[in-house]
Amino acid sequence: MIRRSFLKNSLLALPILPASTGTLNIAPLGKKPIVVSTWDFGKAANAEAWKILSSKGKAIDAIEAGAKVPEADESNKTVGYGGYPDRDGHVSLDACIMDHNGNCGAVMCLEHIVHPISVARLVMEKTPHVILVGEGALDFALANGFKKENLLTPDSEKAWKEWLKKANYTPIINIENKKINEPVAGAFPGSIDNHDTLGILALDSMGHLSGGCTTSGMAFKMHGRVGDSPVIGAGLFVDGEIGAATSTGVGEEVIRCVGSHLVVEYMRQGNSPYDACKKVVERIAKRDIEKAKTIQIGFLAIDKFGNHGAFALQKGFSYAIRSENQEEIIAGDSYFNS
Ligand code: SD4
Repeated sequence: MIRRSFLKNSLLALPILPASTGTLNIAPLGKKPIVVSTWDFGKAANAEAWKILSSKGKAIDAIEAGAKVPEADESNKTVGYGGYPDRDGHVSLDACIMDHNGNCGAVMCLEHIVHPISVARLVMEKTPHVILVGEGALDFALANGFKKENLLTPDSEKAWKEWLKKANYTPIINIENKKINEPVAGAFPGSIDNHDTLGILALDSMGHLSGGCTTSGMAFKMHGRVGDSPVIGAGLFVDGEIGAATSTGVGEEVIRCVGSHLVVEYMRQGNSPYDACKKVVERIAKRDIEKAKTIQIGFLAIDKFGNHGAFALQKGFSYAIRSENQEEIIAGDSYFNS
Protein backbone atom coordinates (compact mmCIF):
# COMPACT_ATOMS: atom_id res chain seq x y z
CA MET A 1 0.00 0.00 0.00
CA ILE A 2 2.74 2.39 1.05
CA ARG A 3 4.88 1.36 -1.88
CA ARG A 4 2.00 1.85 -4.28
CA SER A 5 1.29 5.39 -3.16
CA PHE A 6 4.99 6.20 -3.28
CA LEU A 7 5.07 4.97 -6.87
CA LYS A 8 1.99 6.96 -7.72
CA ASN A 9 3.43 10.11 -6.22
CA SER A 10 6.74 9.61 -7.99
CA LEU A 11 4.94 9.23 -11.28
CA LEU A 12 3.00 12.40 -10.66
CA ALA A 13 6.14 14.30 -9.79
CA LEU A 14 8.21 13.26 -12.77
CA PRO A 15 7.57 13.97 -16.41
CA ILE A 16 6.65 10.66 -18.01
CA LEU A 17 8.59 9.80 -21.13
CA PRO A 18 6.84 8.18 -24.07
CA ALA A 19 5.90 4.66 -23.14
CA SER A 20 7.15 3.38 -26.45
CA THR A 21 8.33 0.07 -25.10
CA GLY A 22 6.68 -0.22 -21.71
CA THR A 23 3.43 -1.74 -20.62
CA LEU A 24 2.27 1.19 -18.48
CA ASN A 25 -0.27 3.28 -20.28
CA ILE A 26 0.25 6.63 -18.58
CA ALA A 27 -0.57 9.97 -20.13
CA PRO A 28 2.60 11.93 -20.71
CA LEU A 29 2.33 15.66 -20.33
CA GLY A 30 2.09 17.88 -23.36
CA LYS A 31 1.92 15.18 -26.00
CA LYS A 32 -0.78 16.71 -28.11
CA PRO A 33 -1.01 17.58 -30.80
CA ILE A 34 1.05 14.87 -32.41
CA VAL A 35 1.14 13.02 -35.73
CA VAL A 36 2.82 9.72 -36.57
CA SER A 37 3.17 8.08 -39.98
CA THR A 38 4.57 4.88 -41.41
CA TRP A 39 8.00 4.85 -43.07
CA ASP A 40 10.54 7.58 -43.46
CA PHE A 41 8.50 9.21 -46.19
CA GLY A 42 5.96 9.80 -43.42
CA LYS A 43 8.16 12.72 -42.38
CA ALA A 44 6.98 14.86 -45.31
CA ALA A 45 3.37 13.86 -44.67
CA ASN A 46 3.75 14.77 -41.00
CA ALA A 47 5.18 18.17 -41.90
CA GLU A 48 2.04 19.02 -43.83
CA ALA A 49 -0.23 17.60 -41.14
CA TRP A 50 1.70 19.55 -38.53
CA LYS A 51 0.85 22.87 -40.17
CA ILE A 52 -2.79 22.16 -39.31
CA LEU A 53 -2.26 20.53 -35.92
CA SER A 54 0.09 23.23 -34.67
CA SER A 55 -2.47 25.92 -35.43
CA LYS A 56 -5.11 24.08 -33.41
CA GLY A 57 -6.67 22.50 -36.47
CA LYS A 58 -8.60 19.24 -36.57
CA ALA A 59 -6.95 15.85 -36.72
CA ILE A 60 -9.15 14.80 -39.65
CA ASP A 61 -7.93 17.78 -41.73
CA ALA A 62 -4.34 17.05 -40.77
CA ILE A 63 -4.74 13.44 -41.88
CA GLU A 64 -6.08 14.37 -45.28
CA ALA A 65 -3.43 17.04 -45.84
CA GLY A 66 -0.64 14.69 -44.75
CA ALA A 67 -1.78 11.78 -46.87
CA LYS A 68 -1.95 13.97 -49.95
CA VAL A 69 1.82 14.50 -49.84
CA PRO A 70 2.97 11.00 -50.88
CA GLU A 71 -0.12 10.66 -53.09
CA ALA A 72 1.16 13.54 -55.21
CA ASP A 73 4.81 12.49 -55.04
CA GLU A 74 5.75 10.93 -58.35
CA SER A 75 8.91 9.40 -56.89
CA ASN A 76 6.92 7.35 -54.40
CA LYS A 77 6.16 4.11 -56.25
CA THR A 78 3.67 2.71 -53.81
CA VAL A 79 1.24 5.52 -53.11
CA GLY A 80 -0.88 7.61 -55.47
CA TYR A 81 0.46 9.23 -58.63
CA GLY A 82 3.46 7.30 -59.95
CA GLY A 83 2.55 4.16 -57.99
CA TYR A 84 3.40 0.84 -59.62
CA PRO A 85 0.48 -0.51 -61.63
CA ASP A 86 -1.22 -3.86 -61.36
CA ARG A 87 -0.12 -6.65 -63.68
CA ASP A 88 -2.39 -5.30 -66.43
CA GLY A 89 -0.87 -1.84 -66.25
CA HIS A 90 -3.62 -0.09 -64.27
CA VAL A 91 -2.62 2.12 -61.38
CA SER A 92 -5.41 1.35 -58.92
CA LEU A 93 -5.49 3.07 -55.57
CA ASP A 94 -6.92 2.19 -52.16
CA ALA A 95 -7.48 4.57 -49.26
CA CYS A 96 -9.53 5.09 -46.14
CA ILE A 97 -10.01 7.66 -43.43
CA MET A 98 -11.60 7.51 -39.97
CA ASP A 99 -12.29 9.92 -37.13
CA HIS A 100 -12.71 9.62 -33.36
CA ASN A 101 -16.46 9.16 -33.63
CA GLY A 102 -16.37 6.11 -35.86
CA ASN A 103 -17.10 8.10 -39.00
CA CYS A 104 -15.22 6.52 -41.88
CA GLY A 105 -14.95 6.32 -45.64
CA ALA A 106 -12.99 4.24 -48.12
CA VAL A 107 -12.29 3.82 -51.81
CA MET A 108 -10.94 0.67 -53.36
CA CYS A 109 -9.48 0.07 -56.82
CA LEU A 110 -9.89 3.71 -57.71
CA GLU A 111 -8.15 4.67 -60.96
CA HIS A 112 -7.22 8.04 -62.50
CA ILE A 113 -7.57 10.14 -59.34
CA VAL A 114 -4.43 11.48 -57.65
CA HIS A 115 -5.94 11.87 -54.19
CA PRO A 116 -7.93 8.82 -53.11
CA ILE A 117 -7.76 9.98 -49.48
CA SER A 118 -9.87 13.01 -50.38
CA VAL A 119 -12.40 10.86 -52.20
CA ALA A 120 -12.55 8.55 -49.16
CA ARG A 121 -13.25 11.58 -47.00
CA LEU A 122 -16.08 12.63 -49.27
CA VAL A 123 -17.53 9.12 -49.12
CA MET A 124 -17.50 9.55 -45.35
CA GLU A 125 -19.01 13.02 -45.35
CA LYS A 126 -21.34 13.06 -48.33
CA THR A 127 -22.78 9.58 -48.59
CA PRO A 128 -24.58 7.22 -46.25
CA HIS A 129 -21.98 4.57 -47.18
CA VAL A 130 -18.52 3.60 -46.05
CA ILE A 131 -16.98 2.09 -49.20
CA LEU A 132 -17.09 2.86 -52.91
CA VAL A 133 -15.11 0.74 -55.37
CA GLY A 134 -13.81 0.87 -58.92
CA GLU A 135 -15.93 2.67 -61.50
CA GLY A 136 -18.48 3.72 -58.91
CA ALA A 137 -15.77 5.39 -56.88
CA LEU A 138 -14.42 7.08 -60.01
CA ASP A 139 -17.89 8.32 -61.04
CA PHE A 140 -18.38 9.70 -57.54
CA ALA A 141 -15.01 11.45 -57.63
CA LEU A 142 -15.67 12.99 -61.04
CA ALA A 143 -19.13 14.12 -59.97
CA ASN A 144 -17.46 15.90 -57.06
CA GLY A 145 -15.00 17.83 -59.15
CA PHE A 146 -11.92 15.59 -59.14
CA LYS A 147 -9.94 15.55 -62.37
CA LYS A 148 -9.34 12.37 -64.35
CA GLU A 149 -5.61 11.89 -64.82
CA ASN A 150 -3.12 9.35 -66.07
CA LEU A 151 -1.37 8.06 -62.96
CA LEU A 152 1.09 5.76 -64.77
CA THR A 153 4.36 7.67 -65.01
CA PRO A 154 7.08 6.71 -67.51
CA ASP A 155 9.23 5.32 -64.67
CA SER A 156 6.50 3.08 -63.33
CA GLU A 157 5.54 1.96 -66.82
CA LYS A 158 9.14 1.00 -67.44
CA ALA A 159 9.34 -1.00 -64.20
CA TRP A 160 6.09 -2.76 -65.08
CA LYS A 161 7.36 -3.65 -68.57
CA GLU A 162 10.56 -5.03 -67.03
CA TRP A 163 8.46 -7.08 -64.65
CA LEU A 164 6.36 -8.38 -67.56
CA LYS A 165 9.43 -9.84 -69.25
CA LYS A 166 9.84 -12.36 -66.47
CA ALA A 167 6.30 -12.50 -65.18
CA ASN A 168 4.21 -15.54 -65.67
CA TYR A 169 0.78 -14.05 -66.18
CA THR A 170 -0.93 -17.01 -64.56
CA PRO A 171 -2.14 -15.60 -61.26
CA ILE A 172 -0.03 -16.96 -58.45
CA ILE A 173 -1.02 -16.14 -54.93
CA ASN A 174 1.13 -13.29 -53.67
CA ILE A 175 3.42 -13.38 -56.69
CA GLU A 176 4.12 -9.75 -56.01
CA ASN A 177 5.83 -10.77 -52.79
CA LYS A 178 8.25 -13.17 -54.35
CA LYS A 179 11.72 -11.75 -54.41
CA ILE A 180 12.42 -12.85 -57.95
CA ASN A 181 9.70 -10.62 -59.35
CA GLU A 182 10.15 -7.64 -57.17
CA PRO A 183 10.93 -4.31 -58.72
CA VAL A 184 14.00 -4.10 -56.54
CA ALA A 185 15.69 -7.46 -56.17
CA GLY A 186 16.16 -8.63 -52.62
CA ALA A 187 13.69 -6.26 -51.05
CA PHE A 188 10.89 -7.38 -48.81
CA PRO A 189 7.71 -5.49 -49.51
CA GLY A 190 8.00 -2.58 -47.20
CA SER A 191 11.76 -2.68 -46.98
CA ILE A 192 13.89 0.35 -47.52
CA ASP A 193 13.95 -0.39 -51.26
CA ASN A 194 10.29 -1.02 -51.64
CA HIS A 195 8.43 1.55 -49.65
CA ASP A 196 4.76 1.20 -49.42
CA THR A 197 1.58 2.34 -47.78
CA LEU A 198 1.27 5.55 -45.85
CA GLY A 199 -0.60 5.04 -42.59
CA ILE A 200 -1.01 8.28 -40.68
CA LEU A 201 -2.48 8.86 -37.20
CA ALA A 202 -3.05 12.21 -35.52
CA LEU A 203 -4.15 13.51 -32.14
CA ASP A 204 -5.22 17.15 -32.24
CA SER A 205 -5.17 19.80 -29.54
CA MET A 206 -8.81 19.04 -28.68
CA GLY A 207 -7.78 15.48 -27.91
CA HIS A 208 -9.48 14.03 -30.97
CA LEU A 209 -7.89 11.20 -32.91
CA SER A 210 -8.12 10.50 -36.63
CA GLY A 211 -6.32 8.26 -39.07
CA GLY A 212 -5.80 7.63 -42.75
CA CYS A 213 -4.25 5.01 -44.97
CA THR A 214 -3.40 5.34 -48.66
CA THR A 215 -1.61 3.05 -51.14
CA SER A 216 -1.31 1.81 -54.69
CA GLY A 217 -1.18 -1.65 -53.14
CA MET A 218 1.27 -4.42 -53.85
CA ALA A 219 3.25 -3.80 -57.02
CA PHE A 220 1.97 -5.76 -60.04
CA LYS A 221 -0.92 -7.21 -58.10
CA MET A 222 -3.79 -8.97 -59.84
CA HIS A 223 -6.24 -6.57 -61.42
CA GLY A 224 -9.01 -5.97 -58.90
CA ARG A 225 -6.98 -7.04 -55.91
CA VAL A 226 -7.57 -5.03 -52.74
CA GLY A 227 -5.32 -5.28 -49.69
CA ASP A 228 -5.80 -4.23 -46.11
CA SER A 229 -5.20 -0.50 -46.51
CA PRO A 230 -8.75 0.67 -47.35
CA VAL A 231 -10.42 -1.94 -45.14
CA ILE A 232 -11.59 -0.33 -41.91
CA GLY A 233 -10.37 -2.53 -39.06
CA ALA A 234 -7.57 -4.06 -41.13
CA GLY A 235 -5.42 -1.21 -42.51
CA LEU A 236 -6.79 1.41 -40.12
CA PHE A 237 -8.87 1.68 -37.01
CA VAL A 238 -9.64 4.61 -34.74
CA ASP A 239 -11.48 4.50 -31.43
CA GLY A 240 -11.64 7.97 -29.90
CA GLU A 241 -11.76 6.56 -26.38
CA ILE A 242 -8.74 4.32 -26.75
CA GLY A 243 -6.41 4.98 -29.64
CA ALA A 244 -5.72 4.37 -33.30
CA ALA A 245 -3.68 1.95 -35.36
CA THR A 246 -2.61 1.42 -38.94
CA SER A 247 -0.68 -1.19 -40.87
CA THR A 248 1.66 -1.64 -43.77
CA GLY A 249 2.96 -4.70 -45.58
CA VAL A 250 1.26 -7.72 -47.06
CA GLY A 251 -2.37 -6.83 -46.69
CA GLU A 252 -3.83 -10.31 -47.00
CA GLU A 253 -2.22 -11.32 -43.73
CA VAL A 254 -3.44 -8.18 -41.99
CA ILE A 255 -7.01 -8.73 -43.18
CA ARG A 256 -6.95 -12.30 -41.83
CA CYS A 257 -6.59 -10.98 -38.29
CA VAL A 258 -8.32 -7.59 -38.74
CA GLY A 259 -4.99 -6.28 -37.57
CA SER A 260 -5.50 -2.60 -36.78
CA HIS A 261 -8.71 -3.24 -34.89
CA LEU A 262 -6.92 -5.93 -32.94
CA VAL A 263 -4.13 -3.50 -32.02
CA VAL A 264 -6.72 -1.05 -30.67
CA GLU A 265 -8.43 -3.82 -28.74
CA TYR A 266 -5.12 -4.79 -27.13
CA MET A 267 -4.68 -1.15 -26.13
CA ARG A 268 -8.17 -1.25 -24.64
CA GLN A 269 -6.95 -4.07 -22.44
CA GLY A 270 -4.24 -1.80 -21.07
CA ASN A 271 -1.32 -2.56 -23.36
CA SER A 272 0.91 0.26 -24.55
CA PRO A 273 0.80 1.01 -28.29
CA TYR A 274 4.14 -0.78 -28.68
CA ASP A 275 2.98 -3.90 -26.83
CA ALA A 276 -0.33 -3.94 -28.67
CA CYS A 277 1.44 -3.85 -32.05
CA LYS A 278 3.85 -6.53 -30.90
CA LYS A 279 1.08 -8.86 -29.77
CA VAL A 280 -0.62 -8.70 -33.17
CA VAL A 281 2.65 -9.32 -35.01
CA GLU A 282 3.28 -12.31 -32.73
CA ARG A 283 -0.15 -13.70 -33.54
CA ILE A 284 0.53 -13.40 -37.25
CA ALA A 285 3.92 -15.06 -36.84
CA LYS A 286 2.49 -17.86 -34.73
CA ARG A 287 -0.23 -18.70 -37.22
CA ASP A 288 2.24 -19.53 -39.98
CA ILE A 289 5.85 -19.03 -39.06
CA GLU A 290 7.21 -20.14 -42.44
CA LYS A 291 5.07 -17.65 -44.30
CA ALA A 292 5.88 -14.97 -41.76
CA LYS A 293 9.57 -15.33 -42.58
CA THR A 294 8.93 -14.30 -46.17
CA ILE A 295 6.77 -11.23 -45.74
CA GLN A 296 6.81 -7.86 -44.08
CA ILE A 297 4.01 -6.46 -41.93
CA GLY A 298 4.27 -3.49 -39.63
CA PHE A 299 1.80 -1.88 -37.25
CA LEU A 300 1.89 1.64 -35.89
CA ALA A 301 -0.33 2.82 -33.04
CA ILE A 302 -1.05 5.82 -30.88
CA ASP A 303 -3.20 6.04 -27.78
CA LYS A 304 -5.52 8.86 -26.81
CA PHE A 305 -2.75 10.41 -24.68
CA GLY A 306 -0.26 10.62 -27.55
CA ASN A 307 1.87 7.62 -26.56
CA HIS A 308 2.94 5.79 -29.70
CA GLY A 309 4.71 2.62 -30.70
CA ALA A 310 5.27 0.26 -33.60
CA PHE A 311 6.31 -3.29 -34.30
CA ALA A 312 6.99 -5.26 -37.49
CA LEU A 313 7.73 -8.79 -38.61
CA GLN A 314 10.99 -7.89 -40.34
CA LYS A 315 13.68 -5.36 -39.71
CA GLY A 316 13.58 -2.23 -41.82
CA PHE A 317 10.25 -0.79 -40.72
CA SER A 318 10.31 2.79 -39.54
CA TYR A 319 7.89 5.51 -38.56
CA ALA A 320 7.99 9.28 -38.42
CA ILE A 321 6.85 11.46 -35.52
CA ARG A 322 6.04 15.14 -35.38
CA SER A 323 5.05 16.95 -32.22
CA GLU A 324 6.01 20.24 -30.69
CA ASN A 325 9.31 18.89 -29.37
CA GLN A 326 10.00 16.06 -31.70
CA GLU A 327 10.56 15.53 -35.38
CA GLU A 328 12.23 12.25 -36.04
CA ILE A 329 12.17 8.89 -37.70
CA ILE A 330 12.19 5.89 -35.41
CA ALA A 331 13.34 2.43 -36.40
CA GLY A 332 10.63 -0.06 -35.51
CA ASP A 333 11.51 -3.20 -33.57
CA SER A 334 10.83 -6.49 -35.27
CA TYR A 335 9.95 -10.10 -34.59
CA PHE A 336 12.76 -11.43 -36.78
CA ASN A 337 16.00 -9.68 -36.15
CA SER A 338 18.21 -10.78 -39.00
C1 SD4 B 1 -1.51 -3.75 -49.44
N1 SD4 B 1 -0.70 -3.08 -47.30
O1 SD4 B 1 -2.06 -3.40 -50.49
C2 SD4 B 1 -0.81 -2.69 -48.67
C3 SD4 B 1 0.43 -2.33 -49.39
C4 SD4 B 1 1.64 -2.48 -48.70
O2 SD4 B 1 3.75 -3.50 -48.84
O3 SD4 B 1 1.74 -2.00 -47.59
N2 SD4 B 1 2.57 -3.16 -49.35
O4 SD4 B 1 -1.48 -4.92 -49.05
